[in-house]
Amino acid sequence: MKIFSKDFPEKYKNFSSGYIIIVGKPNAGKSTLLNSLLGEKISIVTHKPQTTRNRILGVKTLPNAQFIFWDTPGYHSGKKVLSRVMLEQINRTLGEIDIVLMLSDVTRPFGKDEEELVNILKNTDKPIILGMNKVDLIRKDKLLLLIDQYKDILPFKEIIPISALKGTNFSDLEKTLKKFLPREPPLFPEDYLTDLPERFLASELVREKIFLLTYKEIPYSTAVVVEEFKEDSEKNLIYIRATIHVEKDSQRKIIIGKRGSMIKRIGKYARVEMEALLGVKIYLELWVKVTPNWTDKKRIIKEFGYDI
Ligand SMILES: Nc1nc2c(ncn2[C@@H]2O[C@H](COP(=O)(O)OP(=O)(O)OP(=O)(O)O)[C@@H](O)[C@H]2O)c(=O)[nH]1
Ligand SMILES: [Mg+2]
Repeated sequence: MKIFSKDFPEKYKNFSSGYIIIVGKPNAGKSTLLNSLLGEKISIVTHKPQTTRNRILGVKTLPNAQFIFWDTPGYHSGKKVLSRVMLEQINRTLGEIDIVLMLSDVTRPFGKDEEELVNILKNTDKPIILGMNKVDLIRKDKLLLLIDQYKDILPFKEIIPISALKGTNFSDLEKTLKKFLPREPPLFPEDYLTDLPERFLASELVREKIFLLTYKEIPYSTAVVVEEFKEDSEKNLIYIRATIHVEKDSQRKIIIGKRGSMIKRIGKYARVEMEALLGVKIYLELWVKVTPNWTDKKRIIKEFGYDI
């Protein structure tokens, strides 16, 4: 999309702009990086792998560059339809970008998932930059050895050690990204952050709290759908009704908890964050419903709002 290409304004003479996909194995810190770069939390983050399920757009504009990031689900080779849908999103996005930013995790070096991702990236002709993430957790001598191990697996344009959590080396990263972006005026308005609707952000915050508060297969069997999102401007509040879908009745009982204790905690934590994000009071109502095997049914996955 080159909306300004006809009359390239003088003030954008040195401006670079374009799309950057952030890819990497689950838990590498992709969503943390997106949020940190933007200075806003638009993508949910947990310590568990496979948190992100949809590609998430985030735009950062500097005085002479605009980075249009796609955060993506962690690359993994699951058998479920939901896993395949997540992979398709990565593949589709790879066709639409200018730069690949691959993120590795220095605390969990090269493994099978990463190997498969590398095989996919071998087919791209786009510049690939490697961000070696979580350097706050590793000694410098170990990091140098790791960089040595990574440097030949793909023709990386640059390898940049970073800490997504602490912001380490972000200026190097941004300088490098700018270098490989096309000379283009900004594609989005300067203060544009994301195209995500508020209802999606709300459902993701509920899902994040479920990831943080429940164990084993529960987070992976859960989807959250916002059924109603009503603004009451007189009372200055938003009423949100959401359904948490699980696959089995035993999971439903765990999500509800003893006398509703678990669902109350999920609701409370999610509501507090929604209020901070949207800047108004939120009235959040949560329901739990069993939708058997939804993670294996394409039609339902789509119905739940996943981008397929
Ligand atoms: N110490 C440290 N922790 C980090 C850093 N970046 C991310 N993390 C942690 O790593 C975990 C995973 O982070 P996410 O941002 O959810 O990772 P992701 O790559 O988006 O994961 P998926 O969406 O599951 O693919 C979280 O607990 C983060 O706090 C970092 O630079 N340093
Ligand atoms: Mg993520």
